[in-house]
Amino acid sequence: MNSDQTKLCATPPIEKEAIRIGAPKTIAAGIPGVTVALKHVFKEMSLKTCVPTLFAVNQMDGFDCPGCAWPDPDDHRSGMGEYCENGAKAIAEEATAARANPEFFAKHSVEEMSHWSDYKIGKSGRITHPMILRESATHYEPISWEAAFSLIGNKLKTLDSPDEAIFYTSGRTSNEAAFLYQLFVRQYGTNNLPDCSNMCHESSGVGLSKTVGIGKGSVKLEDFYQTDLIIIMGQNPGTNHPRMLSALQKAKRNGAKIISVNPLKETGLTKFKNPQELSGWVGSGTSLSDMYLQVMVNGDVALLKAIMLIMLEAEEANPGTVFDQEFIKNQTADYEAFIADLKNYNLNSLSENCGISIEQIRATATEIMRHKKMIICWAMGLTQHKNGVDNIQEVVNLLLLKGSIGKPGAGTCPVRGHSNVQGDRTMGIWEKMKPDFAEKLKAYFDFEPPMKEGYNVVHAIKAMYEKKAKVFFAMGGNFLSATPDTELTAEALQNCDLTVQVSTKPNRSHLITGKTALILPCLGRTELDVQNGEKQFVTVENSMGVVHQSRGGLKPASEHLMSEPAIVAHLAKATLTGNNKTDWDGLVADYDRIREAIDKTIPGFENYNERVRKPGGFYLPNGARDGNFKTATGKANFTINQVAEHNLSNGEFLMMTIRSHDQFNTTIYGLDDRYRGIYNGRRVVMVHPDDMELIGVKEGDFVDLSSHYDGVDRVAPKFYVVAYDIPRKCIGTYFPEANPLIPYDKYADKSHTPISKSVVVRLRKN
Ligand SMILES: Nc1nc2c(c(=O)[nH]1)N[C@H]1C(S)=C(S)[C@@H](COP(=O)(O)OP(=O)(O)OC[C@H]3O[C@@H](n4cnc5c(=O)[nH]c(N)nc54)[C@H](O)[C@@H]3O)O[C@H]1N2
Ligand SMILES: Nc1nc2c(c(=O)[nH]1)N[C@H]1C(S)=C(S)[C@@H](COP(=O)(O)OP(=O)(O)OC[C@H]3O[C@@H](n4cnc5c(=O)[nH]c(N)nc54)[C@H](O)[C@@H]3O)O[C@H]1N2
Ligand code: SF4
Ligand SMILES: [Mo]
Repeated sequence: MNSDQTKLCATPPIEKEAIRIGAPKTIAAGIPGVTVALKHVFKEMSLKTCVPTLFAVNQMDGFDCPGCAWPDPDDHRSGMGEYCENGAKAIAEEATAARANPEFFAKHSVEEMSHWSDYKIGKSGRITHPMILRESATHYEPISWEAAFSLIGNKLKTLDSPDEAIFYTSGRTSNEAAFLYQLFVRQYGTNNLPDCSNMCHESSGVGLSKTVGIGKGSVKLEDFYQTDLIIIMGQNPGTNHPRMLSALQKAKRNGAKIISVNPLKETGLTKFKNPQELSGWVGSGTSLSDMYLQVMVNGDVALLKAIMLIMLEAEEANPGTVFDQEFIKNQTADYEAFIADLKNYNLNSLSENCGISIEQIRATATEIMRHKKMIICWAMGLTQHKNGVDNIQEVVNLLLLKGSIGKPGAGTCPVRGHSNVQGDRTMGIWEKMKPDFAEKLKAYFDFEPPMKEGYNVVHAIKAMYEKKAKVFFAMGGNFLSATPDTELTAEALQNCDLTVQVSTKPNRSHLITGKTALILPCLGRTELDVQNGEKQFVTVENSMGVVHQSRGGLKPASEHLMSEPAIVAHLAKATLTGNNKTDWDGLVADYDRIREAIDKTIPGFENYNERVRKPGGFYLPNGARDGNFKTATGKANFTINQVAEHNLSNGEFLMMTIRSHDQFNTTIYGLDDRYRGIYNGRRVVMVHPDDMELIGVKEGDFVDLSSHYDGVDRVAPKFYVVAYDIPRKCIGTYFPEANPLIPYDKYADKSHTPISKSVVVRLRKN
């Protein structure tokens, strides 16, 4: 334990913030979006680097935007640059001129930095050297790469079991790095491979696999332009997937209708001005949503059931006119059981449960019945609840009733978060080991992969907390701040003998550490990756299953950086002894060799090196897209799902923790949530004005938030109250400020995704 551990601050500190509240914006993007993007870029980067860099984003011969996983158009790319405001911020954050070099770490102790805001920690710049925090030391100091690898290797070699080590992955890691990483971890002997996906779209993966046979979405970008109706549930694309708005705009122009389901009136879902069009600079913008349902937090299953109940009435009155009976008969299973269960529900109580009037539900059902082809999109608003998997399965039920999957212009669209989170999973980053994959790895690399299920994120926290795990290694990310139960997770990490972070920039996980801590600085997406004297490229998979190249062009932030694949290879060589047969140096000397191994071990990657060199890359096979459902029944399955019941008592609220417009997960770009009209601060809680009156607070008051689960009280003090248009009994806060309130052992059934969007809390005046 570090000497001044008791004084370390694991949670975002409470600072004096001069918060300002304005009216929420009614139009997304347009000129303000462009101005803000450029402001961020010019603040962080020189003119010489920023212009070519921005022109290379998402171009066929450029690099993949390090922001979200929204896909690029298959054919045409705009010469003005294929990026959005938040993509530009992500690039500026990585390509910043600021440096966290050894002098920086010598000047600031770990304790001092832990009292900085996440914003300030992130702004310290790119890490330039491998750094070590020795046992009981107060400051990080430089260490050579060689010494760092031998320290980690020696520690891993002396553990009682490989299962005492945990290897986390965030979603920015390339296919090549992810493949090598899981290969190393499995050769070492464990499946302890938790990843950010466990906290993100795991519920989608579980729900979709069971119902339609593939844990990924079924639609392509092109489907948006052919569809009749798009339903967007629990997603805030204006902030988190901004270029999705261009696709929605095009869909509208082609005649599609859009229905949004969200507790908040999110700006991006209402109106959009496309900055890539002249009319986006001078016109009044495109109205996006035709209907907006301000559902109560976690009211989605109730809402969907209510809609389907009305559809069922209409179908029974005129059979064959509402449901696609032919599709249901030939391609689905368990329809009768589903209908029998649906009939148990009553419209009044469903309406009450979701907070949407029967009139509005009827209007929505009518709109859905009018159209043939439908796409449903969703993100964290559906996945991060106790019934997260049920949410997804209920979405599938609606699509199946309409036969709206496996044909052009129709299907499932879980919109992924991190730019390569989907690819990392495809590469085998998972705490579970698929038997087919194990066979292939065994044949190609000549070793016996472990089959025992490893730890996911919540199990990893528990194992460290209970001192069953002793080494924590992170390929990117910010485990401490991204996970729930911040104080408990801090203790868990501090219980470890060694924590290692492969990172680009400092974050709180570098400050709350095991007894010894290492930072291994790596290249980012924007940077040139040269191995063996040759420029390399990496590959990624976007939200719609397109695998393509990413080629950075900038001079690396420091000559001491290593690429992620090279870090894994060195780590493997320092750890795996004796009869290890893998040519780690050879694999890293030419990334084509890594892709060759992927080609031979992962389905869908045949002729990888050749196909990924074609402009735009290639689509991975997707059964659900072709109407081929690879489930246990061989058909698409209807499922019976539960309506969420929270039974809040007086004074209790259901809290959703969401992203502001100025952050990428735990990386804080700035302090404004421009679209929601909240400026210059993040420690805020959005409350309905009537609820404010009921508990006796007014805008600008400070309240303490507390949660109470299984006899444990968790408190997050001093949040600024903002009067907001949000359903009664529901409140909104930002992540990671509110994470200390989320119990790590409360998660979605079957997917283990923490309940970050439905935490029962109380508010008390500070
Ligand atoms: N700029 C930027 N881009 C990002 C990220 C970022 O932090 N910043 N993060 C990336 C990552 S990893 C991810 S996973 C995605 C996240 O993308 P989103 O899922 O859009 O992110 P959240 O802010 O969590 O927003 C969830 C939305 O769901 C709504 N919501 C909350 N609870 C419910 C509910 O019970 N029902 C319904 N119907 N709606 C609900 C909220 O009001 C909010 O609009 O974005 C990715 N892109
Ligand atoms: N309460 C609450 N908690 C949540 C969520 C929520 O909605 N509410 N959302 C959850 C979701 S959806 C997700 S995905 C997780 C995110 O969890 P993580 O993926 O763990 O967190 P990030 O904030 O994305 O990680 C940021 C760090 O990654 C490092 N980094 C950036 N680029 C690179 C790179 O190219 N290589 C390497 N090696 N490192 C890099 C930087 O050091 C940066 O500080 O958080 C989850 N936590
Ligand atoms: S939509 Fe996502 S991937 Fe596209 S430019 Fe914006 S942040 Fe980057
Ligand atoms: Mo995510």
